[in-house]
Amino acid sequence: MEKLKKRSWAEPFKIKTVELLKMTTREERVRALKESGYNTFLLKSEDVYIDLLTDSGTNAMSDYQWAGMMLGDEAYAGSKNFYNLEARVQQFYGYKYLVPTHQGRAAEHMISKILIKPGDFIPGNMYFTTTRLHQELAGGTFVDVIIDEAHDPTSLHPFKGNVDLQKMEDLVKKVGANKIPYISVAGTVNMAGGQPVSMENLRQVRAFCKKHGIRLILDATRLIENAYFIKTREKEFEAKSIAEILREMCSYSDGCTMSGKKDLLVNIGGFLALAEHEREVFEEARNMVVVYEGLHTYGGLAGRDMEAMARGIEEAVNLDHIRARIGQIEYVGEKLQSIGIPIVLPVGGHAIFLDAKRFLPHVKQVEFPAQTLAAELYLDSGIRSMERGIVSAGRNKETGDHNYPKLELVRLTFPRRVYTQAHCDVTAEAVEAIYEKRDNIKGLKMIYEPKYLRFFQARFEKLA
Ligand code: PM9
Repeated sequence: MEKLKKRSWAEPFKIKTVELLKMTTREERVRALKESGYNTFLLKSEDVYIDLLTDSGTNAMSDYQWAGMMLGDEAYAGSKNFYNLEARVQQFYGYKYLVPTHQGRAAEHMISKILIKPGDFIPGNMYFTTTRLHQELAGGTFVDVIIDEAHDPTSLHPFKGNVDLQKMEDLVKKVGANKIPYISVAGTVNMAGGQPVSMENLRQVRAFCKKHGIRLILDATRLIENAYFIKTREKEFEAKSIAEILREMCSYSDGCTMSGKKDLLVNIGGFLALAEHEREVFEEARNMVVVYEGLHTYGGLAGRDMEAMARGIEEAVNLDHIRARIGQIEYVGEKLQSIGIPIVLPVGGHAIFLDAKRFLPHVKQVEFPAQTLAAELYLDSGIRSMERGIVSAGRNKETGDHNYPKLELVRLTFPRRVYTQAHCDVTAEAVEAIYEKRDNIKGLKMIYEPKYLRFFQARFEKLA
């Protein structure tokens, strides 16, 4: 008998409650897709089989977190769950000050309003949709300072999320450091394919910022997943714990915005956190949060939500969890690569990104190849994904023309602790089926475009 040599890993949890999935017929999906204007954001979730739209707020909570939900202290002021969350943020992220928010964009709103003056420039390691919009609404202009490799889906650079210091230097020369209130550095850069930033790069960016008096604000949304890449790809950190790496990353910043709906294994929640030396910014944010979110000890969250997030932090830094989390994405990535599907490489932390430009080379960018591919995937199998290309990139605020991103991607985003390996196999097979008939796929025409963050609500029609 042949010996099994490979030692597999498995999910570090077992399943206690299940949510039944609904299967649909092709006719039902054709109708649902037409009704949703070929936009997967407008589909009803009951019409979706495997939901890979996002990893945001779609996590499965543990029994430890659910038990915490029962310990919600729903007092209007001074909830004990706030203090639990504050203690965890201090312990694991190292920031002294915490302002809870209902989700990440509320923290982005506040930091943008507080730090940006009209005419300022805010560099970042690639744009994120909500982050950039809040910077623009505050009168600022986003400047992309990520390394060039990030815009190349075939580059195998291990840290495609890195900041290009030459681009920072050029920006300082051009506009002056006094016009740059802060640089926003994201962990596992979402729009680049979930690509990490290295600790070495963070240290260099910190030194550069110190020299020029520029703040460094982290987008910590998926920083724990970034820490795993540092552990596995940067020799100096191979023996360090995820928690130690996370603390060190944060130590190079002045604060962070956070969408807890990703790394922190909850369905809602976020925060703005600030380092000890940022007392004034904290005071301003703590005052501002009562205008937009709620009192500073709940910030738009129920006490139970804060408890679930506090407990989520503890679980998220566990190595077994994070290895399985990223291992699942790698599993799908290897499968797709083995059958020749063009994807962004190296595989990132939270999703597989299909390269729609290479998948559908005959569909012009103005005919929305990624939007088209996401629609086709739904049609084939009821799997929901998300466009991350020209639709997400929006319009140039000066010229009004589309922004034309180099990356035209479809994101298959894996919620944490939700889908099994069999769901992964079904997904890979569906992608393969579409790839086989790709030549017959036609693009889309946009027939409705909202003013802000158009990808959420835009509507399309099939081109004849
Ligand atoms: N990200 C995602 O699906 C949810 C909505 S799509 C706009 O990837 C980063 C890096 C994010 C992010 C949300 C936010 C905003 C900030 N930074 O959704 O407001 O990926 O909690 O966070 C989404 P909230």
